[in-house]
Amino acid sequence: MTTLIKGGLLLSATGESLAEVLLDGERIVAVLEPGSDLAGAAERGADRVIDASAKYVLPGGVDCHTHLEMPMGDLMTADTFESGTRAAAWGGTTTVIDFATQMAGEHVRESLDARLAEADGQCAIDYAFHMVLGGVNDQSLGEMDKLVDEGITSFKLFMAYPGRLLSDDRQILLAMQQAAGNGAMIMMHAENGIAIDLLAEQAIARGETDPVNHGYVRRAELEAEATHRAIQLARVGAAPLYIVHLSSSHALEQVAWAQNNGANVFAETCPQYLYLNLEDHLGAPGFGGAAYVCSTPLRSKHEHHHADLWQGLRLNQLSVVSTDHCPFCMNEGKDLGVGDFRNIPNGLGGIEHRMDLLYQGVVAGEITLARWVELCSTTPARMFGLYPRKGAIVPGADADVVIYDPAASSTISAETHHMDLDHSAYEGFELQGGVSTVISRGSVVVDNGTWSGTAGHGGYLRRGLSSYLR
Ligand code: DUC
Ligand code: ZN
Ligand code: ZN
Repeated sequence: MTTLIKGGLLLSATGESLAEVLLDGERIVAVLEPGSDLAGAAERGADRVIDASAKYVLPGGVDCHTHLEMPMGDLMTADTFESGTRAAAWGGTTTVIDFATQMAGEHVRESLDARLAEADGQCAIDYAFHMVLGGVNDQSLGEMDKLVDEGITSFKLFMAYPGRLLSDDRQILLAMQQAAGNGAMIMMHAENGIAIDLLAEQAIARGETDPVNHGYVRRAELEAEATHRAIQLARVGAAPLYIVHLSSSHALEQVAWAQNNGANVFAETCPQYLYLNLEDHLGAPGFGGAAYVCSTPLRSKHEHHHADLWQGLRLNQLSVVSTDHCPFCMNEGKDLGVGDFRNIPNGLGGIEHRMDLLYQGVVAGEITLARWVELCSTTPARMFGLYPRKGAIVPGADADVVIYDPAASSTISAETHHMDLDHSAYEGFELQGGVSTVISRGSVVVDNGTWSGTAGHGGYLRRGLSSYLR
């Protein structure tokens, strides 16, 4: 089956053109300049023609940081592989990279195999995994090399959560040395968890139990300190480093400093750190702020975090926008932390709205159309070894295509979103622009408000090494 997408403005990470796109089955087979003989011939011969006039045509989004169907204590994140990938597709994301987690004492291989089995046959769009190493030891270090050969080419470590996931500096350096040898990317949750836990204990002892205290104790200085330490350890270990969910000006300054000094250091931020803040959201009256508890936390509106992060996106100090989609319902989820903010499960849901929320940055003049595509699709694909199969509209790539209508508008609401979540962190946000058609490996999954995707269409992706290795 061949499909011609014509009439739209084709966007890429480097610019825009009026070219047409020809799909054959699951692949893109040609990008045709307007008016060429070939374009006409393609239209006459195509089985299906999609008219994208007055719309943008762009590569499907790649969300490289999600937590679907993830256990946390006795809870599970609210979206399953099925509901989460469906919601992602509704918002123009056609690939997710989620996590498999090895807890201390567990075997990496067994943790990964269990995770692969959970996702198998469930996803509506293509998916891959990073591996969390919660227990760096001789065995897990040895497994790293094998996993890289099998397409798991990035490993997340934690400098937070002592006694659960935290790796100490020795373990971090060991993993980085291993990555230097096998080409893997080290992803870091950079917060000084030992200092944070002390501040949290002291806050509770003073009776400061509300959700907003989550933001007060997870201080930006402690994100910056851990970011700096991770950078220096990566330089010593000679491994590439990717800082996840960067939220503060303070940590951004460390990343910029490292990059200016030639270090192979990258960072992502997430929409919540560009649009939400500590006082209005985490500090919402009553227990309402619990909806906004995530780590790293939302930052104060009285500082310059939002403006600095937007600038970081323009300057490529921040090279990716992911969601860190980690949804917990208020009911039988976040409410575990009534009376003690430390027990509120950490995480925000946003997998559906990443492309739309970042597009508001285009509307506001913060970023260009090309940068929007680069941040949401092309760079995450390159960063994590999926390019050019994902992240670009080029011959040979998977036919993951989004047709986006800049004239559409909508208002985000839990009443209408497709995530399996009883609230929305972005309730009432007015959006300009919106997805009209989404194609996942040649199959139309969303078209003008109608869902035609299926669980199980999404396939598992083995990844190569990062394109950004030096
Ligand atoms: N880190 C994440 O990446 N997601 C959820 C919670 C956390 O600490
Ligand atoms: Zn994290
Ligand atoms: Zn996360």
